[in-house]
Amino acid sequence: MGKRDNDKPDSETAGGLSRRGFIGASAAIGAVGSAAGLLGGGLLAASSDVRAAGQGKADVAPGELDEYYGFWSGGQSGEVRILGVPSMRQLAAIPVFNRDSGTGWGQTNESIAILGESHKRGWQNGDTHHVHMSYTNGSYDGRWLFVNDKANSRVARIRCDIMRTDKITIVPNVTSIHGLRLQKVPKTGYVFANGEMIVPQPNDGRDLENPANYWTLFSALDAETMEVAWQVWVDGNLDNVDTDYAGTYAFSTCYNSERGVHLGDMMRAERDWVVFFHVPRIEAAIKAGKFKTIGDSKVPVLDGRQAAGSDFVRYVPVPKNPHGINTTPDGKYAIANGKLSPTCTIISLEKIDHLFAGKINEPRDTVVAEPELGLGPLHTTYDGRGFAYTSLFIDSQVVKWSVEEAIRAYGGEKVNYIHQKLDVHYQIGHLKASMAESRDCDGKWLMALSKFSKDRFLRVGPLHPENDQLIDISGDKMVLVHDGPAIPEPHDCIMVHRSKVRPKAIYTRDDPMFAATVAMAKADGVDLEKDSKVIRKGNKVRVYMTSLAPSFGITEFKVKSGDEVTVVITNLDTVEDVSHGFVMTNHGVGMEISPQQTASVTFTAGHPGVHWYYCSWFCHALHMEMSGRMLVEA
Ligand code: RUQ
Ligand code: CUA
Ligand code: CA
Repeated sequence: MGKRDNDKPDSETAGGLSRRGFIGASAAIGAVGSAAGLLGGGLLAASSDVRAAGQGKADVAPGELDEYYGFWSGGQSGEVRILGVPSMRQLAAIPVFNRDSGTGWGQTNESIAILGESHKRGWQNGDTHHVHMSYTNGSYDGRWLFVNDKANSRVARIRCDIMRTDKITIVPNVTSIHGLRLQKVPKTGYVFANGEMIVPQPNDGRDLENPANYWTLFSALDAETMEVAWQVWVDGNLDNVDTDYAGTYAFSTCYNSERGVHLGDMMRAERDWVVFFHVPRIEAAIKAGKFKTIGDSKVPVLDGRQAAGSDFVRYVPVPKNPHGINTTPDGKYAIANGKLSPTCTIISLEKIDHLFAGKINEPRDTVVAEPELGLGPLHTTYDGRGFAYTSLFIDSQVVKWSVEEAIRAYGGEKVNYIHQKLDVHYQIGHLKASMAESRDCDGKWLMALSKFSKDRFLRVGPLHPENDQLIDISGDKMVLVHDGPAIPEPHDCIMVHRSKVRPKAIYTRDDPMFAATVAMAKADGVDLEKDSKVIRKGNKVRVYMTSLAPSFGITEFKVKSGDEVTVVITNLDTVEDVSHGFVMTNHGVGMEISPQQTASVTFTAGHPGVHWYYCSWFCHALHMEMSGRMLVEA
């Protein structure tokens, strides 16, 4: 096995810093508050027998298909990615908030219509963290994926039949949508979205220097319309969120109960909290008209701050700057991950019922255990056999532990609830088991999404890939089987059994994605299935053409310099996988047209002269010849 830097053992060198030294260094940065000084333990590099045990387990032979679809958020790329699991082969990138050169996302008229206000504002970046699939009765149902944008406070929906984004909503009154989860039962009616940063309300220039008047809101979007149905004004801030399996609660971690605006302020309290939202009571309060609106937004906002004494929000204190929150697949517990505390907090959802019913008065009495797990617990996932797997950022480990044993230990019984700690490489953030976060949690694979890869791959310059590590959790012991480099930075992923996802092989002609373009053609008297024609209205020129391998329906059209040209292409091919592309050379214009799809792009005709367009998808033996000329007159 090749090692970097003259084949020194990998424990000795990682860019001039030993692995142990590196972990220590980042711990010194990360281990603030109560975690400081508790370093060490579990820093061994993967031993050779661990490597041997994992060898070949993730092999999927050429021509064989993966068992799971993996949906990865694309982080700073603003996209969502599809990987096959366990092979870790990357299958697709779904453009969402980003501009995509290949498909023309962000440039085609169809995508511009979906980007809407985001396009008008010229936003081309995104920061996707959490991608989740819609549910019916707690099981993944293959309808949609939803993903947040932390950068520009948005939520997007992706249609799973074509794996394309079809709705994007800018959430009002909040800054930075971070946590995002879905209602699981009876089906995904709501998409819950956490506003992370606190800002003045409304954020219109008032209270600039008065952080005491900065606030954030919890938002619920209607999954069908993608409109914001309601918001709840809260104390503190909001980080991650999850929901139960009864359709009653959503619950969010808060790391900034202090409502500080500087790092030091945000770490002052030993405990922050988990905020529990009682959804039916919120709906009732909205119905009863107990809401107000903020600024220009028409979204109904309820006051869920502690001082308001509402019956629909409760705050359960947990240590310290908690991060992830994850419901056990049996629906019994919500587990908050301590981050700056070496603990997770297990909250009984039955006791939350009692808290809301007034049978429990002290919110902390809903806590049934607070197991100590290691340094920097960020997220927890489950195998459906009673075990939890928690990522330890500072320790660079996954800890496997038993939820029921931790509860018994909290009750005073002498039981070691920790079953294994496995080194991961390095500084793990999210982790996710196959089918976890659904009722069908199957305990086969665990993905450990590490934030640093350091020495695990060939160096590619200062910006390293992340390292998504595949771990076999089907047996008693976790076994690391694969290192998967990832373009930064997939925060999170889900793994969905392939039986739950049924994408189309080709478009149907009535697809809503291009319905507006079809309607435009109809109004122009164009039959997209056979016509290729040029229609001029003043300086606006519409060029309708078909594509059928290996030719465009129009190979020559004439316009004037400065004309607004709209090229509409209908791909008549019905053969799976025969996509065409359209690139207008030297105009910054390119898009893809899948079989039976109609796509269009609008641009300004450039300088007088001959401008070739060509098919940019290798579609046929005569693909190179699939081209045409735009003749631009002065
Ligand atoms: S967060 S590393 Cu943006 Cu999901 Cu936890
Ligand atoms: Cu059509 Cu290449
Ligand atoms: Ca805090």
